[in-house]
Amino acid sequence: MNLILTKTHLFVNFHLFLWVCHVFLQNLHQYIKYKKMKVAVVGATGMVGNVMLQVLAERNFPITELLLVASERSKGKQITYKGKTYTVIGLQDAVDAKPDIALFSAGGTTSEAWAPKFAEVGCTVVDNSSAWRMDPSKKLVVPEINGNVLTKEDKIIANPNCSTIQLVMALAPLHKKYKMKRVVISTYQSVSGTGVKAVEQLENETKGVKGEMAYHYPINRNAIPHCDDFLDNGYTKEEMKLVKEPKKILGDDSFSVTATAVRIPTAGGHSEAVNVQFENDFDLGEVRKLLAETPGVVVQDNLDTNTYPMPIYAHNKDEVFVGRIRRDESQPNTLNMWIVADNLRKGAATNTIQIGEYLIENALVGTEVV
Ligand code: NAP
Ligand code: 2RA
Repeated sequence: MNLILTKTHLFVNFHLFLWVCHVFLQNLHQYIKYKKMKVAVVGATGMVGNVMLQVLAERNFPITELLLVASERSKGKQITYKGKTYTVIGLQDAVDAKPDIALFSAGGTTSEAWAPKFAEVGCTVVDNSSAWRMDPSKKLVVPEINGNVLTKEDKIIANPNCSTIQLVMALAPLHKKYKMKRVVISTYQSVSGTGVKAVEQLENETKGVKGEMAYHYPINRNAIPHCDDFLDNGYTKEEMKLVKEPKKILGDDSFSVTATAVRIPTAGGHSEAVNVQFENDFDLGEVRKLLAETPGVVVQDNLDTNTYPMPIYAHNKDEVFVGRIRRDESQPNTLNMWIVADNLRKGAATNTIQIGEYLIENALVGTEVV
């Protein structure tokens, strides 16, 4: 009897020990003490910058000194972070302060001009713009998928486009299992993806107030098939981001992609209708299971209860929601699904900060003292 009890105790204690180790490793970045982790948020006054500060605080990112950076227009503005007030500074002052990490969300032109200057003083830049994404010398990272490509030498790291991140989060586990052949994407993108000016345009139009226009047309009660600029091939830049970025993140250009990106009058959260043809056949139950087991992905798919993802319910969440999972009956090995995520969180701020956490957890940045 005693022997059985001892064996049971040993078994329980061993599993308890494993669980404590697991929790400790998951939160390692919170326990490690850093001599310094000077963090600059570039574009702190913008839509993404604002959410970035919210997410940094929520996740208790290990900041020992915070620099809030924006354009000359915002210099001197006051922003509160974790109850402390900070004065917004300019880019040169931030470079002179030599931060360890700079989280950029200030547009492509600012990134092109300034990310290298931050990198030159030893700072690691994680950039939200499209400036570096397709540069072969820069990594394009969704930590859950390809965080392992990062090294200490990567001084400018690109965060993928918002509509790409939610797409690849759902595609990656399916590609691994069934091998994608062709992907057809139609997006339904919120105005927050364009920035502050577009959110104001929608607000003004709903109130019937005249104001500055972010789009060529009214967005309220409309759907505009035009996200970002048009290119010579007739596609928009947003559509071509969806074509090119998944291949770089998944490290595989053997599949083909085509996309149509549409702006709709939702305040936050991008939605995507995605049709994927695989090399190999799949079982729908197994597809749901694979997605449900993917960290960061939540399956919402129950027709009996009208359960499917919607942008208002994805708001302020970090997960990518997948539903309407069904077979495309028009051709073999083909799946339809509906993918929704908060474009300002997993599509931008959260993914950027997860990259920062990955760098810290793997000692790829800063000076670590445990
Ligand atoms: P936003 O609301 O217009 O904010 C832009 C930010 O950049 C502001 O803080 C602005 O500062 C700053 N900025 C502009 N010009 C600058 C300059 N010359 N020097 C320094 N700072 C400057 O735009 P957003 O939506 O946050 O987007 C920011 C970036 O993130 C863009 O590259 C965008 O493509 C990317 N992104 C956005 C989303 C999204 O869903 N919105 C998702 C992924 C990536 P001031 O306030 O001083 O002008
Ligand atoms: C959008 N691609 O237009 C932008 C956000 N990065 O939604």
